[in-house]
Amino acid sequence: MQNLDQILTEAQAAFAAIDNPAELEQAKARYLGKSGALTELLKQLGKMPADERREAGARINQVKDSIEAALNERREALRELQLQAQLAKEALDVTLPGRGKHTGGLHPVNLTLHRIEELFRSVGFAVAEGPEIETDFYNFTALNTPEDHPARSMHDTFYVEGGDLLRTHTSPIQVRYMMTHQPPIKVIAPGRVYRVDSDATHSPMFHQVEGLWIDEHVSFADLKGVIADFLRRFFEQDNLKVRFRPSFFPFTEPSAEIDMGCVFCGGAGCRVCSHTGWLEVGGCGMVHPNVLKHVNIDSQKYQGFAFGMGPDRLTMLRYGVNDLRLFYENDLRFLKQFN
Ligand code: 2NL
Repeated sequence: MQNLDQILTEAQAAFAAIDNPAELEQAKARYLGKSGALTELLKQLGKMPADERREAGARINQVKDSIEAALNERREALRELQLQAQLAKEALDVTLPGRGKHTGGLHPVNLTLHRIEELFRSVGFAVAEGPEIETDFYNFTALNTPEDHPARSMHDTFYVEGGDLLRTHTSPIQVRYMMTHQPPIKVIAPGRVYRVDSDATHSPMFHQVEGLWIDEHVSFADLKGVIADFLRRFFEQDNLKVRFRPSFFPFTEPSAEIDMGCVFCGGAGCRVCSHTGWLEVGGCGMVHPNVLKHVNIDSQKYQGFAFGMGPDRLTMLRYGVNDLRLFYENDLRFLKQFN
């Protein structure tokens, strides 16, 4: 009986020295198990005189309770230690800077195209598309372009095998539209176009938006109003100056160049406008009767205007970009600035 205290002290020390749960359960067996130290003592109780037995039994149970308490305390401590270790291992520093979330954005030229489409839709124009590989008929013949016109040469137009070509303007979209729709026709045709040309100010692929309004009484005055309204809304300048200079295109008669007041110097003259105070932004005119004939529209009953503009150039003017090539290099440092 006198080594009861010794067993308790030993058990407490043994538990305290253990630092993993499996070993702790093995140590428990040594003290409380079937052949453990306390169980041995309990077995001996029967051999004791009855008066001593009661007191000894109570003491053994006391020590047994204490050992169980020490065991539970150590179990709890080990569980806590394991939890802390796991937390330390899985620690996450939520104050570290993130990796950044990169979202894509529209190309500046596409931003312009969408803006142009919205502005024309708002005044009743439909938006049409068409193939980039075209036939000679839709790209040239239907547009009253003479057989010997320089634009038809291999020098200016990309031809593909079989005689078809990469459209040099988006007019063929409008030719197709006129052949499938009855007047009134009010449509714009945005898209990629191709010409054999490549330097600081010309890319072999660029964009164009053409427009067409055909009805019984559409006049040059309507043309001037639609174009001036569009430019003033596009550049957000209510008093933007717009002028029309006589010009020539095979598909319109009369024809004109569209100029607007220079957005950089306000008309005073600068390098961008070659000190003229004016910027050329497109061409236009009344649709030539020969074009209407090719698409079976009665030119005695109907007339209208057409125009063409360059969205790449409009984008440069709107955002102050001075080199067209920036649009086609796809350098993210450049492109990111538009989103
Ligand atoms: C320019 C000039 C222009 C047209 C395009 C056109 C289309 C049809 C009939 C008649 Cl279907 N004309 N388009 C007319 C005049 C000028 O573009 O400088 N574009 C950037």
